Amino acid sequence: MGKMLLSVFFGLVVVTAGVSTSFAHHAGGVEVGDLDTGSVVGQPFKELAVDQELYAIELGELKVWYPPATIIDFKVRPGRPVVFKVTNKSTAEHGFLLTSEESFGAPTALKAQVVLKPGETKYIGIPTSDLFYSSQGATLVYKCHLHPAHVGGKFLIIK
Ligand SMILES: [Cu+2]
Repeated sequence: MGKMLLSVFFGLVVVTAGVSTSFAHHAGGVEVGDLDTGSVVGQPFKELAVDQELYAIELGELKVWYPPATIIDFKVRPGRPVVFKVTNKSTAEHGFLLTSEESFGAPTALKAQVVLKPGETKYIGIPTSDLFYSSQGATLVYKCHLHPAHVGGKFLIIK
């Protein structure tokens, strides 16, 4: 329970089966939402540039989050929140889990999690402060938490 509360404090957002359940409504924190209604740190997604589009695709038996690497160089980028647009291009349900921790358990870990129906798109907004605080190694990972064999990728931050 203590772990749960800490996670909420750092902006945990869990979205399951398309139903948005936000546990944190404070000023900061990672947010998952739709283009028209979603926002991060008070800035609507539709007014923010998308940093990276990511797609769940199936290549025969292989399930992949594409692209396998996302790199953002903050030396040349303004400090606005990072926005990912995640789309399920396949015919089955897939998850998108972005986290700063390989263990997926640390209470201070940055975490965004969503389940996407076939054809569904969601927006993930990450305040840069959360990003820098949580990713001391400058690498985050994204994967599908529904399928262990579903190939994920890395999100590299150049500070
Ligand atoms: Cu999957």
